Amino acid sequence: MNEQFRTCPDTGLKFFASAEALIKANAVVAVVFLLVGGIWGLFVGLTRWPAVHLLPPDWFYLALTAHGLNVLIFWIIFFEIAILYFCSSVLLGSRLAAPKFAWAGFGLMLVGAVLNNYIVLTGEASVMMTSYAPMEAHPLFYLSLILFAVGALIGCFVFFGTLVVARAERTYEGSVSLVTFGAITAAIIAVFTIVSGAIILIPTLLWSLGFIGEIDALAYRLIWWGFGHSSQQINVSAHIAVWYAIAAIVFGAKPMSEKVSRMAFLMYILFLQIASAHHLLADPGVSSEFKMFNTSYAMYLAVMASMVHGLTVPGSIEAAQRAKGLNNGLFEWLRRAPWGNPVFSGMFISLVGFGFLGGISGVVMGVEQINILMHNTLYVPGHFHATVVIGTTLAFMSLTYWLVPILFRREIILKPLAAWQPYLFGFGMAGVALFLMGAGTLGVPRRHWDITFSMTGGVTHEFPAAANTLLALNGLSVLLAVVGGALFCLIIVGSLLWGKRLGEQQSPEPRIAEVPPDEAYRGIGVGVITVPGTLTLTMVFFISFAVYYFINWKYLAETWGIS
Ligand code: HEM
Ligand SMILES: [Cu+2]
Repeated sequence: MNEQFRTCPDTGLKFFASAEALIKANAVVAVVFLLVGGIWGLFVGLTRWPAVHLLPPDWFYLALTAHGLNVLIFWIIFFEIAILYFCSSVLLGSRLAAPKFAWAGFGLMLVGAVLNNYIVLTGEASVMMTSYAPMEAHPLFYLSLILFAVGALIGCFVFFGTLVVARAERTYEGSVSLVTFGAITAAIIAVFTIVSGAIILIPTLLWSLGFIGEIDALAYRLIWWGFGHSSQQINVSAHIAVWYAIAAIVFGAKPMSEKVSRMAFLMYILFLQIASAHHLLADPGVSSEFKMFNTSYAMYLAVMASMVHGLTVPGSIEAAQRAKGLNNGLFEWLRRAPWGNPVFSGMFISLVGFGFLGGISGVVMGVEQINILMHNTLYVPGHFHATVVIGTTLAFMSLTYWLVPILFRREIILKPLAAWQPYLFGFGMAGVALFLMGAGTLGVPRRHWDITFSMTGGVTHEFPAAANTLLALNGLSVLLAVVGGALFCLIIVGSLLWGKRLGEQQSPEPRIAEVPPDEAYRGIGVGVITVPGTLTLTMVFFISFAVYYFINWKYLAETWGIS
């Protein structure tokens, strides 16, 4: 009961010893896996650059498998566990429930992740992240993922337990903050996700051991995507919680409407899982009714939730900035935002990139009819690098810049470089996303070692010459993104090792912005509109969306002539 805690001199937050140690351990391990996965990403990108074509085929598929798992599973989920403990123990000022279990979960995750890297490196598990049966990997591959998932599940339960403890011990008043609410959303979806993962991976493990005769390929995909898609929704909920947190930290912004934002989080829980069907749009054996209902109708309810967050987060920032006096014109609030502070710039690039590149391409791809244009092409990784990399990864990076001084009491090193890092990574990745989508639009397949089809024994197909150019441009963007990613790992690990120690006195510069008083909000905006800048951006968004949507139907219409 009387666990040790320290009160952060800069933020007033309470750090209980066990929660603090677990947050640190999970976050540090996460960054290490990001580094490992990023290096594999470099190899993959250089291989897909026709003029470089770095790796031979066996190594390409090995690298692609290792890349996907290390970044999308290990980096993201370790970091999310850190976020869950932060949003429960630290934000609610409560001790962590069952720290021993939390460490056991961490141990399982670590063993799973290391074992997975080992077995992938042996070359006996180059089945890529989705590991579609009947492609078969070494049993240790499935076992390692199951261990990792069980560990993560324990982490979720410790999170829920901590909410219960905080409530029982009355460590906070009223209801939990929106950020914690977002984390709760993420954790609820995580439980569903991990259970789906177990339902599919356990029989697959038994099959690879020879105890089960076969795994139905369609059933595998159906259930696997219950896991694969939902896990992306954990990421989205978590990174949106991070956006809200950063808006509060950097600007003292408060949500425009708590109720609306909470409803939007709730809509994720209600509607996101059914969007899993967008991964089956080209599958035979799944009915059109099923596909269309889940993707072209129900999915939009989840998309709407994301658009609500995409509107209220910048809206709350705009309102707070205006309340502080930056009330001129449409965009003074944005122009005079702290663009040199990576906590803000990373978060804002994450928001815009996620919305414009990830969101628009996702909805377009999620329509059954136009999906066929880009199904299984490079468009797909183009889309999800905008969501999981610009969206989630960059948001987590931004938060890390804030967490290092607060949590580790170390100053960030190489500050001028840190100010550039989100731009290098964000714009590099925007290039990756756009050029991959471009190549995909020309029909270049994803997960393909060689678009000239050498070694296929007679397959001939010529892609438009522009495909080569797009892949070369992608290669250059990969280099830029890798420099940005490596810089992040260097700055963070370097700060932990060599950053100036801050001790327990208050830092000279404030690490959390003051909240403008309610009166300051009176009369802000232009005319009767309080956040005209955000509304303008929203209109630009909708117009881009509509135009791009139309263009794709036009492409589709041109595929088959009628006469
Ligand atoms: C410097 C960073 C990165 C670079 C250069 C990079 C590049 C690439 C490239 C070129 C592909 C291959 C597309 C194909 O041939 O199908 C790929 C696949 C992929 N990337 Fe990345 N990426 C990076 C970071 C990330 C991050 C941070 C994530 C997740 C958070 C991620 C998730 C994935 C996934 C899941 C795949 C698909 C693997 C598969 O098809 O099984 N990437 N990446
Ligand atoms: Cu999905």
